[in-house]
Amino acid sequence: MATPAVAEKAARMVPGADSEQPRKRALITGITGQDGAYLAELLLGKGYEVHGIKRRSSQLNTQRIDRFYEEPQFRRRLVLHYGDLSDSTALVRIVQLVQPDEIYNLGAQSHVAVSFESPEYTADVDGIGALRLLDAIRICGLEKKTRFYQASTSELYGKVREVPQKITTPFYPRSPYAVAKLYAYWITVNYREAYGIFACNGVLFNHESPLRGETFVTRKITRGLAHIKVGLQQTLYLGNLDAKRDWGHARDYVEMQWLMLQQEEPRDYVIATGNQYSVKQFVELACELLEMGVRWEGEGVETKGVDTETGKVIVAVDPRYFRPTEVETLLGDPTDAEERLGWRSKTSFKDLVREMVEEDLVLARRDAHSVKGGFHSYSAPAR
Ligand code: NDP
Ligand code: GDR
Repeated sequence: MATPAVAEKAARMVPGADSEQPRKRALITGITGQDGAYLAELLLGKGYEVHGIKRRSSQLNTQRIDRFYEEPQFRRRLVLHYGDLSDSTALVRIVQLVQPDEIYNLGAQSHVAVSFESPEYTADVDGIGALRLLDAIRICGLEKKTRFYQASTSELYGKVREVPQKITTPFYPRSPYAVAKLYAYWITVNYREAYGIFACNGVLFNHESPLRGETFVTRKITRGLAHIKVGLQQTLYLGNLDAKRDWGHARDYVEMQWLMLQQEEPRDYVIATGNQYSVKQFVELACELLEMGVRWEGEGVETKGVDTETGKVIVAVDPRYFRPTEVETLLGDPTDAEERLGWRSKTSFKDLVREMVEEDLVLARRDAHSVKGGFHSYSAPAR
């Protein structure tokens, strides 16, 4: 009979691969979020054993990853642990237990507007959380083994001082979220330099998908307009329609997160498409794909998007969605990632919006069907 060590080694072999090549183990914080779901799928597809940290909640919060349990070849290799980025004892316990080859720190209070309402919590989870994980690597003596990816953000550039933004562009964070992420960025650099940990920052510009949280502007738009299309909602209320972002697809961006940890040397990279659109332009394209026409009337807070066919107001501004300090414009320069890693954002803006609109239309039709059947009533999200 095999000894436990031999049995464990056998269980970690990648089938069909060189028999000396053991399965890699990854630990993902934020596995239940948008990026966590896409990254888990990518790594499971590559043969990894994937461990994820999820938070205890009063309702199910694993919807984005539940489908992996349906796939027999993935099911065995996906393990979830309860934990929280504010709880260092849990993090040390999990890192000690898993002994990961790679850690992807994607967990965060990731909503910029919410960070103005919960600044201390955001600092704790998004800033000190990264430190707790890096220290867990040290406490467990894994500095030479475990590679670390930090989910950094274009929000670091905030009030932009160079266009387009690259890794050398000076930071000017404009929210408690961005300030917390600034700490996480530099503590990642510091642990790389001080302790030789293979630690990298991916400075990712906005990336979206049908799995995007419903309160971020892109998903709020595709979901809201789909609901208007099927008659479940009258008007979509938004904040700053003139904000400009460099929007890519989350599926493309998680590939880059993985690639960064496969290099010989750790480095920080900007990940972006190099193209920029306004919130208004996002609305216009989503309308076009839903075969609805929109005409803008008024200015500033009085701006309204009118349905060209019905004359009804389908988009209006609600100042409650304005932020105390706004990031007006972001545009990334992905040249470094393209040249050094051969990575390129694959999905065009139009294809991204189309995918989101199509999926939200399916969900809206399903909701309309059940509302019509008297199975549930509809209410628009609060934020
Ligand atoms: P999501 O908001 O979709 O996911 C965030 C994840 O973090 C969820 O799994 C959430 O759990 C988890 N989480 C929240 N608080 C804690 C906590 N206290 N302890 C442990 N886990 C926690 O974000 P995205 O997937 O879009 O983003 C992933 C990361 O990348 C985040 O760090 C974000 O700040 C960063 N980022 C995102 C960009 C984007 O455009 N998407 C761009 C640049 C950076 P639960 O499901 O229970 O809420
Ligand atoms: P952002 O994304 O703040 O860039 O952070 P979000 O989609 O929330 O806002 C983008 C821009 O749209 C404007 N906006 C609105 N935003 C929201 N949420 N709701 C509205 O109704 C609305 N109307 C206009 C915002 O003011 C802003 O200018 C995202 C998050 O994923 C972060 O975690 C990540 O770090 C950055 O992207 C890069």
